[in-house]
Amino acid sequence: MSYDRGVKVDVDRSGDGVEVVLVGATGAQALPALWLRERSQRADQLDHVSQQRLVDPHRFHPDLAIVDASCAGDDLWVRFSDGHDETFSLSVLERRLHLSDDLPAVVAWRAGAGRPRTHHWPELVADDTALLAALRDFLAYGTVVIDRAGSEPGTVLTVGQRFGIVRETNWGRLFDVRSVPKANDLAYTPVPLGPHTDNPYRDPTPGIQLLHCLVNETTGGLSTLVDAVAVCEQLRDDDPDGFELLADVPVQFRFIDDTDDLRYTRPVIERDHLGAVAGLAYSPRLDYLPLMSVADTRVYQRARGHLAELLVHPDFEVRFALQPGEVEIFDNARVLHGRTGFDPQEGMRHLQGCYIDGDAPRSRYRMLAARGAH
Ligand SMILES: O=C(O)CCC(=O)C(=O)O
Repeated sequence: MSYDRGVKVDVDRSGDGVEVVLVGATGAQALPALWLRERSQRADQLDHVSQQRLVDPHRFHPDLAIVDASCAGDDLWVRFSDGHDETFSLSVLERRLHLSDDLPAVVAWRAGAGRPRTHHWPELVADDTALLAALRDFLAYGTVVIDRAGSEPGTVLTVGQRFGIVRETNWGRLFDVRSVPKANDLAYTPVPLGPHTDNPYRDPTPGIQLLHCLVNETTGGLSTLVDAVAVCEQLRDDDPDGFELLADVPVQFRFIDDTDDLRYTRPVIERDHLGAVAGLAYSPRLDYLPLMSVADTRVYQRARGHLAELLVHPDFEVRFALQPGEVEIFDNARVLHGRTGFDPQEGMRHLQGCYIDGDAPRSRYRMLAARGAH
């Protein structure tokens, strides 16, 4: 019996029991009875409103077996050894085979791509189709710029709420990025800031950062962005052993001032469940070498030195002047940000920033895409 995407389902009675077998391009795979049983769609097993289970599959017997099965069209009928029987839809089951996140594919980029794609705030406010387009670019490239947002203080929160849910931290709901005396963070001075992850010492680390330019009267203070996915792919090619150490060995990031002592311990390179690079926890202002053998320390140092070079290399790092009325939005793990230094004597430079969690824009994208807002 064949169904969606050409996978074939056979009922195999040749062994001791009955097996339901998937036959795909890459070979045959028996569907374990437990796998199938917990995917029951029957109304006494699954609440159809919440899509949450009414039974506890962790308590099914480990030896649960299929005692009988048959296939017809899109239907797979199965009787299990615990007495449960059910007709499954093969096309519904097929969708459960892949752990798809239903998001746009990640597109790694280099400096040649230029400034992030730009979307217009008045359109995003009024129109879900425009928001969907901005979310699609954000999820593919890890960054977008929103222009025509005006220079009203606090706007960054309104933009943040359109994309997700604003996260309050010890910096407040929003923070002012401008040069002040006795700053407790280098961001609040005029010095250049190399590419970094914001708040890698926080658990969870902010998923997404927004920076809204209210005024920049200086010739410096250019914004910098770099795609950690592209950089880490290069690092893996150049130095596979170093890459593995950076991805495996945890380091501790720490922030301490008069009121807070925040710490988070994890590797510098973050991988997703498929082993692909998801991002970096990177801030040379804050981390310390983990204790390893002398040999591994050398390999680690060579790799983080090379990573540092790549992150500021003109092939990878894009630089641009964020204009008043523009908001840069970036995935705080995937796209590292920084700025060039500036001279406060030339005039004022004032940005406002906030954080939003990473999951809400992904959810918003899926909902809008499913609604066909495009
Ligand atoms: O001043 C800027 O453009 C960036 C500031 C910054 O890196 C930060 O607030 O995290």
